[in-house]
Amino acid sequence: TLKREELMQEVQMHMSERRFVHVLGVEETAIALAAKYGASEEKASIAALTHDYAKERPNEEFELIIKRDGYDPELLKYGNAIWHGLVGASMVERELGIEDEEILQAIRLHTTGAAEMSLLDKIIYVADYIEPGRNFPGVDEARKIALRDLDEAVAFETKHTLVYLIEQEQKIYPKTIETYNYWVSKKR
Ligand code: DGI
Ligand code: FE
Ligand code: FE
Ligand code: FE
Repeated sequence: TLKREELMQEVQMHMSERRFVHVLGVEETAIALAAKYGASEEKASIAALTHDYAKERPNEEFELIIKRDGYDPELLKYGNAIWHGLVGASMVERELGIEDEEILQAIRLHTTGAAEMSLLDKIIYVADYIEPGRNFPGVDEARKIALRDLDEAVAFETKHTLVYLIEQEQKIYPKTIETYNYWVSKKR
């Protein structure tokens, strides 16, 4: 398996400089959250470095894989936003040789979240949202919440992402709604 330096190089070669800076910000944030909440810092680093690995792949490649590998055909109605994590994890596995199922799942869920999420899933989902390069209304509040309660940070992010997507008249992937329904209520 690749060492961190090799992994970084491989990831860097597959994306713009701007996106790579985002990835490094997610890594720094994910390692800090892992230290704070008691997750593996190494897994947090690897998952963060690879979470957007497939983000700049052409739509045609995702469509081919979705058809070839037996993904739900409904996925074809969505786009890169939904594909790059869910389907991108399979590219990370095949091309970078990462076989750790906890890491692959964190990559798969990083955009939509899920009802049940592991500690690592939550860390990557939240780190992606609050890394130092992010700059949108509410990000500072999300950062504060993440320092005191990771579950609350997942809920905050989920709600704000959904509101944003609806304002933009974007199609909502059912998993995103599942995530919202689960995390919106304190009574889970
Ligand atoms: O890849 P990043 O930009 O770092 O962040 P991300 O993977 O969390 O999100 C990518 C985009 O996907 C972001 O603009 C929010 C959007 N998104 C999240 N859930 C849904 C969604 N887009 C659609 N259309 N539907 C969803 O359910
Ligand atoms: Fe992403
Ligand atoms: Fe995200
Ligand atoms: Fe990201």
